[in-house]
Amino acid sequence: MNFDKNSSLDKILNALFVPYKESVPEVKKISDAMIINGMISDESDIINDHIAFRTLGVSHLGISSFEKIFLHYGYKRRDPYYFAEKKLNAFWYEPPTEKYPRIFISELRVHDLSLKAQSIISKYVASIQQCPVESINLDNSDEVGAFFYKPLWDLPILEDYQTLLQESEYAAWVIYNRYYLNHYTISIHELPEGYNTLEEFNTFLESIGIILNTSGGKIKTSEDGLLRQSSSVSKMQPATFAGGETMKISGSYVEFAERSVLPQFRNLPKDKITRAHRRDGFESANADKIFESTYLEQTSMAVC
Ligand code: OOG
Ligand code: NI
Repeated sequence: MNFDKNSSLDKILNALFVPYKESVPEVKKISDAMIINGMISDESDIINDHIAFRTLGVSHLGISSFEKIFLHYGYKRRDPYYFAEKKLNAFWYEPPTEKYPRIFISELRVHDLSLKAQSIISKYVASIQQCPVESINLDNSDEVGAFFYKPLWDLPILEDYQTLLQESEYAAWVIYNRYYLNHYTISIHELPEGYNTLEEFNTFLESIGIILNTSGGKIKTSEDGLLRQSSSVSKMQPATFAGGETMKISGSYVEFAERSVLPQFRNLPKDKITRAHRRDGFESANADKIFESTYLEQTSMAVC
């Protein structure tokens, strides 16, 4: 990977983060409180474990379209995940170097939805007749950065949003939010002692008023016990629909991940431990619950 590609990737990640931070108030609230509590001296000290995106599994969109952006920047596609009940597929992507976050990309299995939901989705995406990623110059980081927030289809009308919401909360989220960054993830194991376990960090989060996703318990633990994850629930924020109607809908959220050192590296001195020595990848059962951070059953608990 040459230097230019790396600096372009930095710019792209920054272009994703700036609007995300603006629309998710928890991001600044958490980093400010981390600074006050001496965990970090600056927001840039936070190690971002991974970022996540959602997309629609239809022609010219979906994982096979969206992933092209990150494959271009040296990411490698890794394990697949399948969520039967939520009708989703996903992959995770390994970054070109340890400096960059992993990426989790999921897609809705649109063809498994009811004909009614499929016809609503196709009404919005029918005009997309070629892969939109192919029409951007992937070497131009400004163009790529702008792509994530560029409308690829018309804003939905409220009635369509509500119909989708009843059948698939994920579908409703994507039809409104498109490729907005779904979450970034604070690496808990990188924090100073006293905060570097999820139990301790969650206590801190709740002390500053962050509401955690309780689906499957506040801490979701992988089968091997080495990947533990928590997440905030997304705030319900007013959204304007195509007919001018407004309604509060869920946006993005923040995740927290604790990756333990793999058994074969347990006796390494602490200062020798890098990302390569810790549990990598994701866990289906954890992810299944984390998706619900934007689902009404969780988000309604955050309405004050
Ligand atoms: C992604 C949920 C899964 C993880 O780390 O397993 C996930 C989403 O809500 O789109 O982030
Ligand atoms: Ni995640």
